[in-house]
Amino acid sequence: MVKLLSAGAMILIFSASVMAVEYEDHSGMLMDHGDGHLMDMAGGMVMGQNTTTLPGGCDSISETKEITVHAGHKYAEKFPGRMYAFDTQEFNFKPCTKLTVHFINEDNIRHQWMMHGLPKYLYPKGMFHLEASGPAKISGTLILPPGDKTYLVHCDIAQHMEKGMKAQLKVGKGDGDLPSIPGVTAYVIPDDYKGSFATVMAQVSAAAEAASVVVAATVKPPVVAPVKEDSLISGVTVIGLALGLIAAPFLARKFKGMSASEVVATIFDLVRAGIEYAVKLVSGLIKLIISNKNKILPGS
Ligand SMILES: [Cu+2]
Repeated sequence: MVKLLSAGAMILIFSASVMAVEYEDHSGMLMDHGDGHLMDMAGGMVMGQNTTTLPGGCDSISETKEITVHAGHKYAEKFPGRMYAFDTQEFNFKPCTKLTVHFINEDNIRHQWMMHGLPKYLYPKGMFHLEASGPAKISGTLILPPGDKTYLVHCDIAQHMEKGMKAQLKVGKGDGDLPSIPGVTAYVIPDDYKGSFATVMAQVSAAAEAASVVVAATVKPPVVAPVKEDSLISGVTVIGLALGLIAAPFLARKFKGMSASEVVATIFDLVRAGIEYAVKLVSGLIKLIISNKNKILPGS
């Protein structure tokens, strides 16, 4: 009975720890690096923090506002085809508002609340930016500029905005709407659900066939082309060119984003690997010949 009870208690304790999502509160953990840039060791970041300096054109702070924004996968569920979202897609404030944003990331990945288009003399790169890795709460304050303007707010992690984590913040009346704000404005590239599975698969296989024809066409000519021995372009050159042509797309992908020295290093690495392979092949061949000789010798 005691065993049963203790087992029950253990299950309760473990299930509770699995069920409860712990939110790390970054207030008080952040280190001030100056220029409104705050960071901590747990992946929390605030950029463009400004609690005191009035933007040009503001005589005083018009209002002091505080908002809480949640971010996560579950907020995208109501937007078909989207993956991530904020719980609010549109914000509206008076010019010269002192705004504190409490940003709560509810996913086990990194999200940001990043505002663009702010005056660069006051906000580095024109940005105000809150960021948290994993479930966490992080807060920051800025003073909004004067005038009617619509600001982009998004998560800048690759593809998170395209997948729905996008909003707009209107100061005053704003100056129009931004595209592809989930539930607010039309998508620039609307999702296409017209094709059935069969038609889509037919298109895919047709595209694959076309691609294989292209590949065959690029490989064929050097093999078929008659080559004169005495011409400047020798057979070896043609084979080299053909190999280069075939390898070019692969190499281009490999070298993308590399510096010149990295490209040279990679080429040397490839050549070295090639020589190693050739040496192995030749030594294998020699071994084979020797072993054959050994077999023949005793008999002869
Ligand atoms: Cu994100």
